[in-house]
Amino acid sequence: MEIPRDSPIYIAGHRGLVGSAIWRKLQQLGFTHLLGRTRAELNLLNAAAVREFYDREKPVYVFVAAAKVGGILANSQQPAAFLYENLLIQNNLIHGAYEHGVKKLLFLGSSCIYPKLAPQPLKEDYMLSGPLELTNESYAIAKIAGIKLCAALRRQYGCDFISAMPTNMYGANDNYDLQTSHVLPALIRKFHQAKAASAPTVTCWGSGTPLREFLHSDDLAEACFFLMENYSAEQFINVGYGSDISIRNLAALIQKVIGYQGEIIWDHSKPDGTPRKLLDSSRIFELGWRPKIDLEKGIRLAYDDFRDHCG
Ligand code: GFB
Repeated sequence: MEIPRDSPIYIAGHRGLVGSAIWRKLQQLGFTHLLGRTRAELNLLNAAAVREFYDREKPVYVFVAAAKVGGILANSQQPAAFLYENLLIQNNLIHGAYEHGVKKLLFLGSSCIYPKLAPQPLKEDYMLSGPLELTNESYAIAKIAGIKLCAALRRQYGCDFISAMPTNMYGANDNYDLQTSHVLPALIRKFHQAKAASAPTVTCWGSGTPLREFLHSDDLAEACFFLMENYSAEQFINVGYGSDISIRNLAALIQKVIGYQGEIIWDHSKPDGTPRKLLDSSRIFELGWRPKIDLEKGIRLAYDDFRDHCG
């Protein structure tokens, strides 16, 4: 189904890593009626405010890319905020979309919805087959609730609401705060600063042995648009890169791209998190979407963005 280019489309979270990539993608494709609201303009924790926004703007398509997000430390230190705020934000957006007759909605989850020790690569039907990783249990429970709400609204009322499960993301407009960010932007900042200061060492967290899969946000944005036009089912769908890398090798790659000559020290007092998180993305690959940005090129793009905004 081709989406008319003048359709009102709301991108919740349009200033964030994923939302801003979806916004850029839709602009490139010639969409003329994009709706975005900053946190100051619309408080997504407030159901009445979200309802009023839907009433006034009448979006026909909605991308739910708004969430309270963070890396392993932020997730483990603020479990209440990650659970409560994400449940409120997604309930307001998803149930509000149902109440206002939104034609199609895409909800973005996370690969942390899978059990900590699930077989790899992670197939969609492994969700709820075992205990979650404790460092991000709250975030995962909220995301599972969002997936289930979309599925339930489809089953009970016929809403065309779908969910996509992206793997670990990076790209333009990432969070580079060392306390709350994910590993890839954190290491860009650490190596950049160490190079500038000619520091002899950089400290990375954990053991370096966990394996993670990384997808550039521009690739995810293409996948989201592809799914909005081509996918309609209760079953959520994985969106990954297709291969993973150890944190140790990721650090070496970022070190190379940035050109830092010093030594890496591993801080074992920091958590490793789940040992491996590689999605089985064969369902979306078979439908015809593929990522285009390899990890080294993606790190170079992200580093350019970092230097433009924070460097
Ligand atoms: O990206 P990250 O914070 O989150 O950490 P998760 C991935 C791995 O990188 C962990 C290690 O093993 C970290 O210990 N690491 C090494 C670092 N150095 C650093 C550093 O300087 N900063 C950070 N942040 N990590 C998140 C979840 O899990 O993934 C979220 O907490 C979400 O809920 C997200 O699902 C995609 O991959 O472990």
